[in-house]
Amino acid sequence: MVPMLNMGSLPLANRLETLGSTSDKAYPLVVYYCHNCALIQLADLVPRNEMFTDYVYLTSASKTMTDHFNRYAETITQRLDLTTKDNVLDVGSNDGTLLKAFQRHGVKVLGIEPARNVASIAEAGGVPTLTEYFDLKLAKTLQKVRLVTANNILSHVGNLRDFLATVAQVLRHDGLFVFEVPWVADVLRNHSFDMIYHEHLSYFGLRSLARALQEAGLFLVDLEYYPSIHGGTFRGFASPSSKESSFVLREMSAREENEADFWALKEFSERVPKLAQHLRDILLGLKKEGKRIAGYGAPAKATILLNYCGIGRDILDYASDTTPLKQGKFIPGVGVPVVSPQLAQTKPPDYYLLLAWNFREEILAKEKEFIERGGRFVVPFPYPEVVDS
Ligand code: JHZ
Repeated sequence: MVPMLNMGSLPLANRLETLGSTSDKAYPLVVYYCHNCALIQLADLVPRNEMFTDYVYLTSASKTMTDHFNRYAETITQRLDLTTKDNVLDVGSNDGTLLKAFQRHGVKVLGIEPARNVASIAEAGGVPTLTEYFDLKLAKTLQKVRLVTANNILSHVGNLRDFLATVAQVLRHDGLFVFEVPWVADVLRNHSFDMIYHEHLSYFGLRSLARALQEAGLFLVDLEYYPSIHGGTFRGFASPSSKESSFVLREMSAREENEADFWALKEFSERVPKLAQHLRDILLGLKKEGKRIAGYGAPAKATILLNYCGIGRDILDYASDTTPLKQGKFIPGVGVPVVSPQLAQTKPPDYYLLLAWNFREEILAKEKEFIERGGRFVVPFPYPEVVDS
């Protein structure tokens, strides 16, 4: 493994601070490339309980994701012809958004979610949820299922081999493992270095992923691509019995050639510091003109973007976010306060830095009035720019 991009020591992305509980805790963030398996990854691991016991991200916080998971449940139910006799196991089930959608199709569900606070939201919403990590010990207590889902989970897993072996263990022979992960080719192409944080230990391309699955006896057989989900996501379908790969999978694998390799990562790593400086310069220029700037959204990514670029309270008045769990807290390292959109509306800025850039379409449509009144957005990726549409 060779170190490719050293982002310094940065705070944990989702560890929002409360008044009086600020800490300077920061952890090294260095991206490595493995010449053996082509996996882009972190090597400095933060203990998982520090990151996942209490969580602030809720899947249901955006319409885009709720709609996405509603459609997900519908298409998979049809594809596998799931009935009331079938069980779906969702690993990292968060607030139960996906499982609720499966329940509406009459399918039996079980969520596995280590974050206590988030699991209890799912339970309160009628989604049976085990507050556990998914491992071989837990698998022994579970019955085999037709479908295991895990969305935005594989990147977070410290021991990928164990995790995938556990999936294989609970899956029936005719079952399917369906998962979503951000596609590293998109991260590199869009320069979205804020997707790199301690929670994300692996950055998958198709080659590295297929290899990891195969070691567990699972075969990547099909793929769907969602360019507007988390900046570019693929949904993989892995089977314990079939080895036949679909046309789309073969096409996408060919397309990925050169886009997720050592050289692509090298070019990205060289560009990142320059783009960070450019974004900071744009914002400082606006401040010099006397403009008021605030952040739009307080995603995990924002902690990385703001800390890495050196964008603090001298530049951003606040960040507005729809998630009640985040409001009243502060983005770690930079101390930018997170407020509700209602509060933001009482003191709108001249410019919003679009921290939740992956929802550009949804947000710009929602903020039509702000734009019509002369408000503008600074979009950080793929190149920092000021936009009004
Ligand atoms: P969003 C999440 O990262 C968490 P984050 C996780 N670690 C992961 O792996 C990645 O996804 C892939 C808010 N918002 O989805 C809601 C508004 O305020 O980009 C969210 O707090 N107004 C599992 O945290 C945040 O922005 C809006 O209109 O980077 C977006 O977070 C909308 C649309 C969103 O994920």
